[in-house]
Amino acid sequence: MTTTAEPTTTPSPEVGKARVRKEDARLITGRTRYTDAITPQGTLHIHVVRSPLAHAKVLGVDKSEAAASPGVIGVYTAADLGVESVGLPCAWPITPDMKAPQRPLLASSTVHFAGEGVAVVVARSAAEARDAADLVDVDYEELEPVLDMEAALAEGATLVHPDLGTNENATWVLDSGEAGTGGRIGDAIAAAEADPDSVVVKRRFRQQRLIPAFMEPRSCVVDPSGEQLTIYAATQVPHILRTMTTVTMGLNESKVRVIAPDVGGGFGGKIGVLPEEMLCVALANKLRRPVKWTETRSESMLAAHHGRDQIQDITITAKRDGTVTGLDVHLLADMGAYLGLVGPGVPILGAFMYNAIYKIPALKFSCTNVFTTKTLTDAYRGAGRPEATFAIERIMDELAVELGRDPMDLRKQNWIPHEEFPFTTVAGLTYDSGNYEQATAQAVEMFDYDGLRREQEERRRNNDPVQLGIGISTFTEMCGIAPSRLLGSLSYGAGGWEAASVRMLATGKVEVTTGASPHGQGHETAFSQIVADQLGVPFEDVEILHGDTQVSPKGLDTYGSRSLVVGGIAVVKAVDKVIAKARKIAAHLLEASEDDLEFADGTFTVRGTDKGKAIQEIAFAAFVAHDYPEDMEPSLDADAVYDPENFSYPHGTHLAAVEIDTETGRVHLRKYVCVDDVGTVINPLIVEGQVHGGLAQGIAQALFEEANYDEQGTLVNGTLVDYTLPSAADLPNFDTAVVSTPATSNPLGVKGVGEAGTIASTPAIVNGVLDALRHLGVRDIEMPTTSQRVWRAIQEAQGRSTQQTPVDTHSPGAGLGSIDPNNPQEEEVQ
Ligand code: MCN
Repeated sequence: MTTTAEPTTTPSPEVGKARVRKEDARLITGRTRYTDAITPQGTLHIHVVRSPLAHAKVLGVDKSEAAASPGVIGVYTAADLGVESVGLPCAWPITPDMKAPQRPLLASSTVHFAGEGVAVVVARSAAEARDAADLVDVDYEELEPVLDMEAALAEGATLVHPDLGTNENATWVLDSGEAGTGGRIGDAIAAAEADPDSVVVKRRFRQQRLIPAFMEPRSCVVDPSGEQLTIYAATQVPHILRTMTTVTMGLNESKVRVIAPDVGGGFGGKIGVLPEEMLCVALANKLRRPVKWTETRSESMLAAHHGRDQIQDITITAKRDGTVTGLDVHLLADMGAYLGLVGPGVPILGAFMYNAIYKIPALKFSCTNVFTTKTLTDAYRGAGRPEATFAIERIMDELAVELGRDPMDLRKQNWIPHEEFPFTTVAGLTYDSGNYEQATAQAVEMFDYDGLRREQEERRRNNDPVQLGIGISTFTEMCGIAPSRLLGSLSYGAGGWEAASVRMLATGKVEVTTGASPHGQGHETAFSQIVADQLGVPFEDVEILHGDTQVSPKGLDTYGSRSLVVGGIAVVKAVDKVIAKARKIAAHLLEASEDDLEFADGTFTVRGTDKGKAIQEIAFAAFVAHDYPEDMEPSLDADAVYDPENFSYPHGTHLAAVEIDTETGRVHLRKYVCVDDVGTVINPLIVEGQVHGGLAQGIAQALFEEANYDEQGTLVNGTLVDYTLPSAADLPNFDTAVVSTPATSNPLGVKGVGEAGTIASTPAIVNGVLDALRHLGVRDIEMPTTSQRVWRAIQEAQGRSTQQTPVDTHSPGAGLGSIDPNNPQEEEVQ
């Protein structure tokens, strides 16, 4: 259920309408082609031979049997292709002295993670390439894997890249005392330690490694026919891929066209520039045939980048009356074996969010990125911000326990009151708008916070085997990854602007191009709604084109919940220019002064008369240019590039009621309520869908998912059978609602939504789990809080043996959402 609070302005006809997504019909009825369905005539297929070992010398590659296999065109190592010195780009050198190993297309002398490519087989069909890949015989000499971040930083540790002389990639620091945005954390801690009326609470949290697990595996087709090299790719970033391909492979950028057809999800996992894509480029150029690569699901889970994987040490200081006085954060972030496109910057995207919605006078954040012999990590939905939100929301609960306070009251005492917006935080960001009181009040009411607290008390009193926990997460985030200057100040290698063009066609229809490249977000629908309102044309008359560097040549693509707040505003700016031009043409046609014209509902009217011209008539006049202002160019269209001045700061209050069977450790998510503030809502249906999808991923981190490596560095749960991705049946109904404090930083008042649910939900669940068990002596449980771990934590807290384990209820289906006929709350569970 979603209820929308009264917006502060009257909604215009299209914006605010829960339109069903116009792209869905083609997506769900097979009227589109994903990359793997594109097979130009004469296409050859590749399969990559991957190392089964995490760390090993490559002594030799025997290709003979594979080369003689049916359908095989060739088997190649990096040396065969002449790409030994080619390295994939990292676009975010976070410090001037950052250590960046060369990330090869194929390993030549050493493999650095299980799944790294060593050779590539080219064959007439994908099946033949795959079969032959099994016949490539690679001779390895095993080296010691590097798996633990702290051990990797210790003196004498095995080095992942010996030439770098260290396993440390870089250390990055944000210090409010140094920056002048707040006090010095050392002073805050010293003062708290010396003051009997203050407390210092320290905790270590673990952000386990996650696998993005998008629906459509990664795929690309490189077609060398014609004058341009055409790359079809299941990517989130066609524009970035184009530039990076040309830089990496030494090509002329104008000779490369990238097309991202419909893309089946990404969640950050398709933000990279891939070795396999570059291999296809090299092979297409070499063989002068189209070359295709599509990964299997297992390859995807093993070799596509992973997310999270951090150790967080966090210290909070506060007065005994609850006033927070300082926050000190140190992270270790596992980069894996190489650097992804933005991998080193992911923790930095979180750095500014540890202070969250709170007024904290002193902040220090530092992060050390570490190389290990695991799959590399990079952006995964939220990228840095879920980790930050988890740590601050968990430690706010721990502080509440320390002070004997209700965790909600403690948050209220410390948050930024809405009257104080715009508010510059201790991290140096200026939050433009927000109303934490409003979102929280609505969430508390929907949740029945007081009623559930009473029930919790009762269950504790009765020693009920099923205990109830209430988890709170009052989050904010910075998204709309943009302001180019700000990104530059963080050493990011690209800008943050977005481009759009709006063309009125001869028939009055509208063609819009955007540089944002959706892969499930529904831009075609939401952007059409915006344009329809602004131009006063029917929604159906607007076509949104994207994902092809020839169609929308300028763009910086989709990630960081930026598409609406940056790309959508670029569209608005282009429409503004179209209307400005149309006004001049209308004035000419109506023989009136521009100043006397009013524009409403798609028609220019001479004020005080019934003389008018519809925008479609003006478009036709601009097309034929028969009766036209002399000093104007024919055609009614405009381009715009928009670079915002600030990030977007959505926020919300998420509440979870968690039941725990203390005898089995079974965690049952009984109720989940969230009230999000994403400013003006363009399409409530899309926003609700985004929140739902985000919640599923955030809750899955709390309860189910973890990429597990054994002591040899082998990923042991790299299939969907044992990597416990939840299904809809494993999650409860979500009670979602939105409130709206329009952003003041853009003309639509919009804030991003694409990552909100993921960022907010993980701490809500874990806080709930611990809230249910703390009175039994349980202090912390690492994520995912599976039934096994919960049961063990209870046993250990109670001083009991953990030798006899209960039935393993690790799998999602076993833990959540199962129907219990005796449970009176069942209707809410589903
Ligand atoms: N929207 C709206 N009103 C608002 C905010 C957004 O109607 N106030 C709409 C937008 O117009 C857009 C959608 O909601 O159609 C998401 O908008 P936005 O918040 O701008 O996020 P992006 O489009 O930039 O999407 C990126 C974001 C990220 S970072 C990840 S990761 C993610 C996500 O979106 N991956 C997704 N959502 C996903 N959804 C799907 N189906 N698949 C993914 O891989």
